[in-house]
Amino acid sequence: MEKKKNEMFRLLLFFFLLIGIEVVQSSSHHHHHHRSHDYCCSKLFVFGDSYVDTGNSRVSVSRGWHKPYGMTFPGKPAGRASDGRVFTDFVASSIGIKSPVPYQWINLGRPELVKYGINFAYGGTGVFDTQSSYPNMTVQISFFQQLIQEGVYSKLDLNSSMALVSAAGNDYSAYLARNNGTLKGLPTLIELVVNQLALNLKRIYSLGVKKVVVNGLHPLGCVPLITALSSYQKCGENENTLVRFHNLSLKQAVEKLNNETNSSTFRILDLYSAFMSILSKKSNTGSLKFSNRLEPCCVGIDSAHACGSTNENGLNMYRVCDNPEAAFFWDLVHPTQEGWCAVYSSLQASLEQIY
Ligand SMILES: *[C@@H]1O[C@H](CO)[C@@H](O)[C@H](O)[C@H]1NC(C)=O
Ligand SMILES: *[C@@H]1O[C@H](CO)[C@@H](O)[C@H](O)[C@H]1NC(C)=O
Ligand SMILES: *[C@@H]1O[C@H](CO)[C@@H](O)[C@H](O)[C@H]1NC(C)=O
Ligand SMILES: *[C@@H]1O[C@H](CO)[C@@H](O)[C@H](O)[C@H]1NC(C)=O
Ligand SMILES: *[C@@H]1O[C@H](CO)[C@@H](O)[C@H](O)[C@H]1NC(C)=O
Ligand SMILES: CC(=O)N[C@H]1CO[C@H](CO)[C@@H](O)[C@@H]1O
Repeated sequence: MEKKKNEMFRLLLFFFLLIGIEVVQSSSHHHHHHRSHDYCCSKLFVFGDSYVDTGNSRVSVSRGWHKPYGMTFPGKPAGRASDGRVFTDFVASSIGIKSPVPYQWINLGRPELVKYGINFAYGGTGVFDTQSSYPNMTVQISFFQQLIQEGVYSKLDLNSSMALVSAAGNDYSAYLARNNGTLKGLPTLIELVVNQLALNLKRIYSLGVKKVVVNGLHPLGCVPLITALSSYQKCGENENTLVRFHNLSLKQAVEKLNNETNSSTFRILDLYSAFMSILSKKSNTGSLKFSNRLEPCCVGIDSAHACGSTNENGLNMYRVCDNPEAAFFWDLVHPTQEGWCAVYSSLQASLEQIY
């Protein structure tokens, strides 16, 4: 019991780790397989947390402002909770557009900045309020709605747009933090989170976006924060049970939305299966590529420090692996660029069905 409790305490640390990083305008246009899409998608609108944030969060005290974040791309800390590109960048690239500009950086005097859509996601946030002071998903969608009301995007623009929505678990870690790791109310919370998420998806659709894609929850029990308990040998079952409930509930909610709108507007991307196909020992696609599957590339020198932290003399209190390309996880909760690339590849077929 004590052990389980400790495990859940680690989970609550997610919140502190789903960080925001200083931004640098990046032209992350690296894949170049431009295709002409008559209908989908000329713009990408992104909502959620650090799994998709490309530079909105700007907390100066955040480790993410510091090296070694961004070391692979763009070569310095740049608003992403990774060594390089995150999921958003790969999705944008696959539809043949530039990664949409972070909301913090829009300038309505320069329409070319918002041509590919906008990224409204803030690291650390949830569908409900977390301990993060950044806008929750409801508020992120309100920012979007306001820009539509101001005429920044036309109905036609929205008609050929896609939304990408990520709720990667901050609501759960915030709950655990508030309740000292007590699991009791979690089943109820999962229902509430999924219901609110479904309302958010519907709202994005009602604003005119015709393709609304939501990430399923990835295996929370397999992130290094949790696997550290077993010296990076095995995934935590409690967390993955939570994920199963969330995903099941989300699947039902999304089916209902499609049913209600007589459409196939709403799609789930199965990040759980994508992560697992890479992390699973049996998979040769995964294990050959990554020598480190459950162990992060960048870690604090001890449990009081995390990737990116320094001491009062400015000395680095973390270690970075020699080859981030060989690691799936970058820090205790976020994949490396190479990790996201593998996740994207595994989801590419389901993404292309959407386009
Ligand atoms: C989101 O944040 C706003 C502003 O702080 C708050 O009024 C609202 O209740 C929050 N929404 C949810 C769903 O938690
Ligand atoms: C939006 O796209 C659909 C499908 O291509 C088309 O039938 C519809 O007329 C378009 N609506 C507008 C307002 O452009
Ligand atoms: C959590 O623990 C703190 C300190 O032990 C206590 O003050 C607080 O009431 C507890 N909160 C809950 C929700 O149990
Ligand atoms: C979808 O709608 C049909 C009726 O239009 C209903 O019979 C069915 O149960 C609905 N399915 C879901 C998942 O809501
Ligand atoms: C969906 O289709 C059914 C039957 O074709 C129709 O009665 C219903 O009004 C449609 N609902 C929406 C939201 O378009
Ligand atoms: C749609 C989705 O993401 N489903 C996943 C939810 O999580 C379970 C594991 O508990 C996976 O098996 C599903 O594929």
